[in-house]
Amino acid sequence: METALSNIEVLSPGARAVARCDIFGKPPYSETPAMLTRRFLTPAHTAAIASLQRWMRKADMSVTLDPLGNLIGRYEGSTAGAPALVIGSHIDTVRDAGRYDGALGVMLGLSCIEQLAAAKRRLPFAIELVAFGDEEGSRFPSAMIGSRAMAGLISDYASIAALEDEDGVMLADALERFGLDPASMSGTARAPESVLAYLEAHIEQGPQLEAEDLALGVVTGIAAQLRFRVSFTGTAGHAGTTPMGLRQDALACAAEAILSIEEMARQQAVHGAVATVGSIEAKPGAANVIAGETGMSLDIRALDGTLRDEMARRMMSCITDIAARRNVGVEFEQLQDLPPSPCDPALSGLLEEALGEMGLPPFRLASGAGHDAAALAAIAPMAMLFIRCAGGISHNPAEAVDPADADLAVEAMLRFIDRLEASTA
Ligand code: HGY
Ligand code: MN
Ligand code: MN
Repeated sequence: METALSNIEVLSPGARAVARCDIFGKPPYSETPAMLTRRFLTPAHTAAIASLQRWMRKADMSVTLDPLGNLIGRYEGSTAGAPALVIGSHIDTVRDAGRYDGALGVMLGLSCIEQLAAAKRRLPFAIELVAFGDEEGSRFPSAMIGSRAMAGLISDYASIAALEDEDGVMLADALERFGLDPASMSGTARAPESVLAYLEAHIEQGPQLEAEDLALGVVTGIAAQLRFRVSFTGTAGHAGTTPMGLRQDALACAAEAILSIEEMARQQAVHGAVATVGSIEAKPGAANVIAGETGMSLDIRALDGTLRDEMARRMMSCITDIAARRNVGVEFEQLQDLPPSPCDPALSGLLEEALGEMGLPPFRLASGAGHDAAALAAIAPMAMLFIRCAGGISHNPAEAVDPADADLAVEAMLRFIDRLEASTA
């Protein structure tokens, strides 16, 4: 695979980042050839780390793998040990993913540091490139484990270690197979004073930049998220002999709940609120058996934390009423609670100035998608740069990025670094 990479050195920095994402779209960087899936602590994650650390070392970075599998490349500043501008994003993916969600931010950061190394330029701060191993939560039922741990936001590592994937593999065992020691997970936390600022470049995963015919946008903040697992318990029964009025159908109950959730979110859409049931499973799952149990995900987001909480309260109350009326039990398990994360105004201002120098308008937009930046905001000022993606499509193999837009992103990031240097003088 490495030989296929050799010719990308001649590409422009942005095109090189896109090409690396394309190469990461197939085995060994994907778990299957049929579709791109690269989950946390899988062999595909190992392969991605192996190539990334080769590229990092070639760009004069020292490389470490932290206790939770985050890969960190450090480009030293003019004085060794200085606090770092951290540029990061995630290299895990959802199932049947696009090639650019997460990976593009890592590859754009790599291109920036390659440019600095080629010019033998050192800054008064270090630059660290971080490839977070778990942002999507696509293997274990918790997301952003790497960045939340780095930001010191995880206190109960025992429950993290005990998380199980769909095959019953515990996270602790997966870490050991990956060559890491579960007992040292808490060592992932960074001293806040070691991080000067955090910058994440990411595809927009929405339609606004394309609608404005803009390549880049400056993120104002990241939406608040709540994620639940909702379990319904009815009674399995014979599909042919159980009268409709005597059923405790856990799947029909979930179906009514899902449509109610959708309607309640539609009513709040004007405030930028959304709610999604993305996965559901019914047991025993047979055509001639009334479902006795169903489990489904519930993802609730809003730019305003209070609205998010009110939406969650109302949805849970409505779902409880539906279940009671159908004589079906219901349980809610909260899996994730991410508060709204505003971007740092001063850092975002530097990004806007960088765009201004390039003759680009400082288009601002909020992020409905979650990002590792939301976690790092707990220990450092953070800013995000959005890159246009075709049709706003994401979490879908049709995800696409124009290399020319990626070139503009590298230029904006390098100009941001110039302005950060000037601001620290
Ligand atoms: O769910 C999200 O917003 C992100 O893609 N993990
Ligand atoms: Mn994603
Ligand atoms: Mn992402």
